[in-house]
Amino acid sequence: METQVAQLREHGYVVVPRFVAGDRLADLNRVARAELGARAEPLEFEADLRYPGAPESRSAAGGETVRRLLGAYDRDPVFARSATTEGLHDWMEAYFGERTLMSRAHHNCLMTKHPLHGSLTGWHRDIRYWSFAREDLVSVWLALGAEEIDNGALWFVPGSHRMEFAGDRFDAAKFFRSDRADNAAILRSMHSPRLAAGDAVFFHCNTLHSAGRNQSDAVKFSLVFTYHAAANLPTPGTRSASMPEVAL
Ligand SMILES: O=C(O)CCC(=O)C(=O)O
Repeated sequence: METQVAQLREHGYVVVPRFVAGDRLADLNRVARAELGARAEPLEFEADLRYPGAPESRSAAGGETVRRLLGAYDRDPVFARSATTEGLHDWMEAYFGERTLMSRAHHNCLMTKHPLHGSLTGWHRDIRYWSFAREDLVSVWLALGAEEIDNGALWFVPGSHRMEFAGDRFDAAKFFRSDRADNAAILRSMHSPRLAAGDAVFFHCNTLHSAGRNQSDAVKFSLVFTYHAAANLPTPGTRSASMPEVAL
């Protein structure tokens, strides 16, 4: 665990192999498929974000393609348990050095990437989703099936969580502008770790990452939760402070 924590600090992400296995992984896959089949709200649709490859609107072909099943923690005890395991508790305390909370305000979702109508996600830092006293949050992305370049796996820029960028390196939606030569030079070191079913990638909220489209013939399922130190408070009045957090 210490080596993984050191890798996260150094590179901004680390793969934790076999984070979940056996019956627990089978249960997660069963619940994930049932949740997608039931299409219970709250849902986020590809058409809502309109990233490259997404349908133009909810009424266009594929317009009802789900991107995120939100509120994963409260959807099913199987999801809740996987967000708050003893292993995660110990890991996060080793990283943060204190009591850890899980934010319900972003991620906290089952992400699906569909072969048809699933979009690609441009380079960004997840801190754009939150407002906290310190930019120090860690997300855990659990692959319920294999994730590789061809089915839309994540790409990361090693060490980018520690880089400082002026605001104009990002566009209005806070995507890192790959049309700029200085940004393109940074992106040259990008890497896409292959994940087997049950592997997780832990990554810092300032790590630049992106993901491609799913060119396989199967939906990709990933469960994503985000953690922060209890003393690192969400800014009052923001979305980050709008939902009760979960103690690990
Ligand atoms: O699977 C993807 O398209 C990437 C998702 C992502 O990076 C995010 O939601 O922050």
